Amino acid sequence: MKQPTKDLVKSPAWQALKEHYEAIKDVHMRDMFAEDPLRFENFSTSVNDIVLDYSKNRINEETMRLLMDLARQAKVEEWRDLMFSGEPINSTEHRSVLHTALRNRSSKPIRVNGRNVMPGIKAVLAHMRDFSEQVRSGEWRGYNGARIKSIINIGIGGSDLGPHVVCESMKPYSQRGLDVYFVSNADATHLVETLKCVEPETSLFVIASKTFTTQETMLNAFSARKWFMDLVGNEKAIEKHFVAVTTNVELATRFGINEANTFEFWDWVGGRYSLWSAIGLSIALYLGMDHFESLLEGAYEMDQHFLKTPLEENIPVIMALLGVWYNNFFDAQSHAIMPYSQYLERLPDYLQQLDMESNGKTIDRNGHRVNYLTGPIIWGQSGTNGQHAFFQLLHQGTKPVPADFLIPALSQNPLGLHHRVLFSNCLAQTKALMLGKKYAEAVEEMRHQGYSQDEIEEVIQHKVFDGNKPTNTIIFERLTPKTLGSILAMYEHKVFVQGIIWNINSFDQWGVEYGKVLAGQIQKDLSTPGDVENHDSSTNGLINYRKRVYFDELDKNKLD
Ligand code: G6Q
Repeated sequence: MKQPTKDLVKSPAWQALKEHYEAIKDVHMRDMFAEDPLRFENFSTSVNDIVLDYSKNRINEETMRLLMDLARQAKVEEWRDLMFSGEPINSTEHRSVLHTALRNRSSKPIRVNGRNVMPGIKAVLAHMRDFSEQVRSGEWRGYNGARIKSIINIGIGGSDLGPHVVCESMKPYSQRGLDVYFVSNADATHLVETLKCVEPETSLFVIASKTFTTQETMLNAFSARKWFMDLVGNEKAIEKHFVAVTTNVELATRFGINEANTFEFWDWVGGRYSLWSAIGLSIALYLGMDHFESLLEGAYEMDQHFLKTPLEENIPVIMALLGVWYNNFFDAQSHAIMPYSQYLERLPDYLQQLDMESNGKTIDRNGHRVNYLTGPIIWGQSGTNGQHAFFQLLHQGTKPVPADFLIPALSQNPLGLHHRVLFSNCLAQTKALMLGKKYAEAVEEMRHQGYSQDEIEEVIQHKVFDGNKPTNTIIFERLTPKTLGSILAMYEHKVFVQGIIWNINSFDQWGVEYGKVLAGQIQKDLSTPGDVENHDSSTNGLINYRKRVYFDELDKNKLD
């Protein structure tokens, strides 16, 4: 399905928003709050225990109505239904986009090319349950009869970030005594430092790669295998300590992994959307399959909310439209993610890939270069740490940075005053960003503190805050596997809706593929003697410098 309008910026819904922007751009949120005592009630919505308060945004009812018109003009609901029903909406790779099928808890069949994919999904889930229970119960033993104590996930990008954020966030649900490590970087340091913490006889390596060809993952997998063989010296032992998660069973078998210990998934699962598939095996091992299924349940509930709730109350739709509002009408270049939860420390990293790899595109679905901004730069850090680092720029910098603040109402670690302090800081920041501080207020404050008129005049301009900085607050009862599943799915759908509005394919990643190919070529050039001349002068210069200075070492360590 092509977009109904050829030129998005000239479309009626876009033009109406542009006009509306001119009318609202100088209105301050503090006045909006003063005029409407029910602003929180009017601009907040919920699903289960997750509440989205979007009242601290530069919007009024008219803004939301016009944004909804934009969503309808882009046919968001129709595209959503196409995705859920297995249509090949990933047009450049001719693939369905069915991460939602992986968490389909209903008995509804979902078809790809006429074939119901649900039996295959259920079979893999059963396999994951069986295997993870064996490992966790101690029934699965290493080659010398020792119990598994360390899970090492070797993968990168989508085969790392999803399981990693979930394992970190769900620590309170883990079984202590079974540790999980994530190795992704081609830098040997990542693997070497991890291997210093584990013993071969109690380690289980999960080689997670959709393609089983990704350079970094294969490099780490082969180096881990060599480490294991050097210490154990028994080829047969490998099958007890290495399992694979991949769509490429043949290559996994060639690596030496028993087919029975290979967990399958499918090409209609995008890498960055794959934590719900067997790529979640490390999650199941670390947290147990029941918790993994709760995560799926939470995501399914968000899917149902996204599918069935009118756009006006639909959390991912609202978040997506607010993002478009700032990205395209206020020219905001970035969007910040501030989880006020130490467990969610890795959420910004995960969302960076989800959003930037999905919507960092310049060519639209019709093959034309866009003439509007697409995906924002996603960044952030957990609160309260960020407050002591980059929040200064949010409060008084020159760049608009809309932000999401996420916070649980109840802590997993209710220790003394900690959670109250955390919670009050979160609210204080969104309040300060919204309100700002007027000149007169700053003067009054300084007078109250006993400063003289001269002292006040000297610094007063620095103590004024414009405010009017937009934030969403996402509050949920407690960070459980189910809630986390819902939050991650919420962001997936937000990114989807934005991709539809910007008329881009959120499900390919040609930039990633390009980098993979070039790295392969340069690696070859590094391992042959003599200068190279086949690149640009910068790349030639750097390759030749590296070879002249260190060729012996490179040669010695080169891959077979
Ligand atoms: C995700 C991307 C990318 C991918 C990695 C790992 O959507 O495609 O991050 O997940 O490059 O790929 P493999 O799983 O094939 O090793």
